[in-house]
Amino acid sequence: MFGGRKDVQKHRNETTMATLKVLICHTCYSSSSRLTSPPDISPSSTSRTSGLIRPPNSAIACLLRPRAPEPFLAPVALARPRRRASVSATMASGVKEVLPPALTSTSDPPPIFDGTTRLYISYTCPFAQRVWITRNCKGLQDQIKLVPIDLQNRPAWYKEKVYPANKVPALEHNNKVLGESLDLIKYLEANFGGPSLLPEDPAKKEFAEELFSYTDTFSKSVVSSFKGEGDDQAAGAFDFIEKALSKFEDGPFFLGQFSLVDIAYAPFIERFRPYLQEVKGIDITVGRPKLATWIEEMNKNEAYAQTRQDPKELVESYKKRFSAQL
Ligand SMILES: N[C@@H](CCC(=O)N[C@@H](CS)C(=O)NCC(=O)O)C(=O)O
Repeated sequence: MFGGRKDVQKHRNETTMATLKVLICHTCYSSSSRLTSPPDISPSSTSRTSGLIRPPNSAIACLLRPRAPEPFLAPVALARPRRRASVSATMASGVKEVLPPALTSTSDPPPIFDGTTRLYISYTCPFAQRVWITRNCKGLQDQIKLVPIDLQNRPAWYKEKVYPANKVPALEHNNKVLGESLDLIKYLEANFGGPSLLPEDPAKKEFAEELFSYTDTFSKSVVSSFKGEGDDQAAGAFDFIEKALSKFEDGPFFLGQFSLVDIAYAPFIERFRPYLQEVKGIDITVGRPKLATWIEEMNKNEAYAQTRQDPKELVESYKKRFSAQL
């Protein structure tokens, strides 16, 4: 049962560094396939490899303008007024960004610290996906260049010159490189324009922090069931989510309206749901109507959809990873 702050504090305390290490391994995928559900509006010269849309010569295509002025730009509204985000606000552009190929050990580094803001991600990393979704939802495609890294064959310069922790996500901004996905989504919220993704209401703000704190415990609980350690913890984690989604009634999201909290959980639920369905025959939405609605609403968000992976690929990847442990 979801029991409020005390439970969250308890969960927070239980989350050890060792746990975090496990999560790093168990929630990331080696597959690079992407979900291509948003309308494919790339030019005919755009090539596709494994479902990933690649630019022919770093140009991008969009519905509204055939060619963007900068290689990595997606033509979304520039200086949007500060406002609360609704799902419609985050899916309004109708634009699909052409994603650059992941950089490998043989790729040259970008011109680091040249004033460009860069978001280093892996297309398969759920932590990086949080920041990518936030960038998209805030319409910052023009301002933050995506730099995907192939973690399996990563360039040495990434650790040496960009981010000594050698992890994704990392954000290069104002001559600094910052890491940690939850810090980064808050950083984007605090330092960039676009729709506001955190409420002003103090009660909602407080609940947001509780839910951010629970994210690692949530993932650990679900992943433990993948490793054959019993399904109870996972069921408890999803019950926690169901209860959390019931707290505010002014919308279907964790804080009522769409926020960074939804973004923090989405990449993980995106991965856990199809795997549990396929491998264990567990439908996490049965008996959890709020969660069912949340998933439905999240799936309407185009900014998020552009970051999603093919669920079949996700399942296959998790099967390889966890089958030996079941
Ligand atoms: N706590 C970090 C976790 C980031 C993380 O573990 N990323 C993984 C990929 S999903 C990574 O880069 N791992 C380094 C490696 O694979 O060597 C965050 O929230 O940003």
